[in-house]
Amino acid sequence: MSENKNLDIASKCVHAGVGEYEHGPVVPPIYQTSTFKFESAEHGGSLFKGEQKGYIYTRMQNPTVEAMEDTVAALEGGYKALGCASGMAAIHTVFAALLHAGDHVVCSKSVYGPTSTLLASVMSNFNIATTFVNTSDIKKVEEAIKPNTKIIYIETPGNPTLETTDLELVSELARKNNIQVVVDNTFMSPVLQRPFEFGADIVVHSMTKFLNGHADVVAGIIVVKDKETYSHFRKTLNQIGGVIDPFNSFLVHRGIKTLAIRMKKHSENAMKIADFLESHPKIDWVRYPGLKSFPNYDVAQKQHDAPGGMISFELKGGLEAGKVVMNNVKFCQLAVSLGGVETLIQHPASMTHLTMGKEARESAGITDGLVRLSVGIEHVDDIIDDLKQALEKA
Ligand code: LCS
Repeated sequence: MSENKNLDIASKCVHAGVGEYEHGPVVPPIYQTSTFKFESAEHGGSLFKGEQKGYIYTRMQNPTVEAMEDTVAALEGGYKALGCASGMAAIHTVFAALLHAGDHVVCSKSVYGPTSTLLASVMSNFNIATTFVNTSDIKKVEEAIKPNTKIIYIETPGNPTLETTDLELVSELARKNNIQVVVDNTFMSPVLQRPFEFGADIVVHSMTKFLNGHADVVAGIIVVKDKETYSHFRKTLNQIGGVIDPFNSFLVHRGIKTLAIRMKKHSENAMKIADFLESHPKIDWVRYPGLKSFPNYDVAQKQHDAPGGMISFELKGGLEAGKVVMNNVKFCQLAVSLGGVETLIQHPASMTHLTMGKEARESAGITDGLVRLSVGIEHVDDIIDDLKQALEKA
């Protein structure tokens, strides 16, 4: 099924990556095994040499993992994908595969805190330098490019500001300078945004979020466009070892079947909640890609099939008022992570983006009073009623 490029993405969510298996199961079986038997010494040797196709050892490849990977690759319109133990494992594997000591990275300022810290405090130990810029401003991206720049790393919409980058403009600039564009597509999922269509080279996801969608798995994925890159990345991932396991792959694959209807519902709910928040007298500002007031509304309209489930906002009373709301919600849950069926609320400056430090946060537009909402698929009135009563106390 994964070869049928004409299917609608909702049908691909259900059918892509599902192959033929012994006994004809409709769902790929869970091959919960670390290793695979060889028919003979010669057979084992030839599998290792790559002369024959087949499974060897689960860190190298596993049929349950491959079925899930092929699904995500089909949704993104890529060649193949590589399942990883977490979103951070996927991001680290991309850096390890593409960068050498002495290289330089241009990265969006507003990215998930540990991504920023990985570049600034871990990759820097390997003599890899990073310039963080507001990538929604193409001039800033151009100015940041150096002769040794190898990657432009974009998170769009960015976590948690929702800063939206024009992927077409950045990819064009990168191509001229022989630089790879890596896009973290976690916030939209391939149902709402497919970065390859706008010229990106590599896509990564935290599958912990919308792709799995049920807040019960930590996982990541890398999607690539060609065989050579895939082979190089597969070898790198095999040496680093941050692979996903078969059971988590099964859960993510099951979650993806409902991705299209979930993204539709997340978007419908979030649009109504963003309108409610924007008209509320206690709210200072709301950022949501579906609002006309959104700073990069035109780019969002071009890149997104719907505005998604993530909202950030600040109360007129700043951090103190925001804390009152977070401490008084009863239906929404105060927790980090995002993209699940349940509505979550959290405070980036003291939680997900704490490790970045205040200066880097402020420069990225992550104010101390910013509150982030991951809108679930519950009935929208229940979410709004809860926010209403919590806002009354602020
Ligand atoms: N990329 C983005 C955009 C993310 O939001 C996250 C996690 C990651 C990568 C890393 O993925 P993980 O290793 O956790 O699977 N974001 C989180 C957040 O905003 N709250 O908790 C985790």
